[in-house]
Amino acid sequence: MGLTIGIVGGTGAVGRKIIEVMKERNTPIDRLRIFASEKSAGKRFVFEHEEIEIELLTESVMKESYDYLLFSAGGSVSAKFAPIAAEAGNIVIDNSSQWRMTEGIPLVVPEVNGHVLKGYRGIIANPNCSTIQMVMVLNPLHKEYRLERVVVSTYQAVSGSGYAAIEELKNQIENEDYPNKVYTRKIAGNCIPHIDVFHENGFTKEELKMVYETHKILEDDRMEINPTAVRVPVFYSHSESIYLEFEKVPSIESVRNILSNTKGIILEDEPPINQYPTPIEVANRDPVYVGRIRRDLFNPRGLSLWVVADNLRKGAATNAVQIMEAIENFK
Ligand code: 2RA
Repeated sequence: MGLTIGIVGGTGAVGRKIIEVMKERNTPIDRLRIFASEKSAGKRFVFEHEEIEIELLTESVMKESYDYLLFSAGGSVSAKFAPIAAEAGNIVIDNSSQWRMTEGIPLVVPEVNGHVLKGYRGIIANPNCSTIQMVMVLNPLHKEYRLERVVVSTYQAVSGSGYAAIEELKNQIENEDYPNKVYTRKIAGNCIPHIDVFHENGFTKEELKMVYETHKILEDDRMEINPTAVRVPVFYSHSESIYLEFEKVPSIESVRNILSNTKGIILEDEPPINQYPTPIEVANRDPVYVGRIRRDLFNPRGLSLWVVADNLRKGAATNAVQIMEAIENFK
């Protein structure tokens, strides 16, 4: 028998991507329900040649029974409705940051810590996009060489801010007088070192997510992580330049071997033939791509690499669907 799945926030960039990914991966769906605010409720949506009416999100619909409810409607919606759905016995996979750091709520990248899902019911948090692609790479190397320090700079696509930001970049490319609405500065032709709000310590919330979510997923808060998150004029896929410093001296050859044998990672690292991943090539693909692996010039325990992943896929929708698949596999 197929699954009953509800998508809360099914009309947003991630909600739509979740539906697309489920279709591609042949998720056995018996009934798909889509919930949204008054603005979209009542509109129609075509899924597998059938029209589905988008339903209004209410407390009472969350109390009904689902195999999975996937939330991508922002923190305040998740704060209010996810506990109602979970108390009614449902499994909730939440894409917002609302529950990620709550004790007892698993924060999951299936390839890294999918084991925590065994026997679990309730709210499961999907990590932030920039964290997901980073921990995919950190995890297998940490296991082998123990990571002491990580210095990461992100180059994040505008789709991470939703449809309005995609439109803003498109419009600014065509018309240089188009005003900034989503960002504090013009994004076309620019780089903005500011994602989410600033914290008192000078880091942004996006940067702190990369620190604390990584500690939780890898179950190691000794790892020193120093992030800088930057928005760049790219539509899809986040890139990260990562410097890693280990306790043990890593051999570049074995790092390459470890990464190329890690599920979900693709190594594209042939500098002599200009082979390295870039956001345009990685967009609309599920794996995390790694290139430019090189030893630090001054510290044998340090190495640098370049990581690119589609932020709406592995960074959000695909990871959420993989969480659902991991739970199904435990049954
Ligand atoms: C961004 N990390 O790219 C966010 C989306 N979750 O802005």
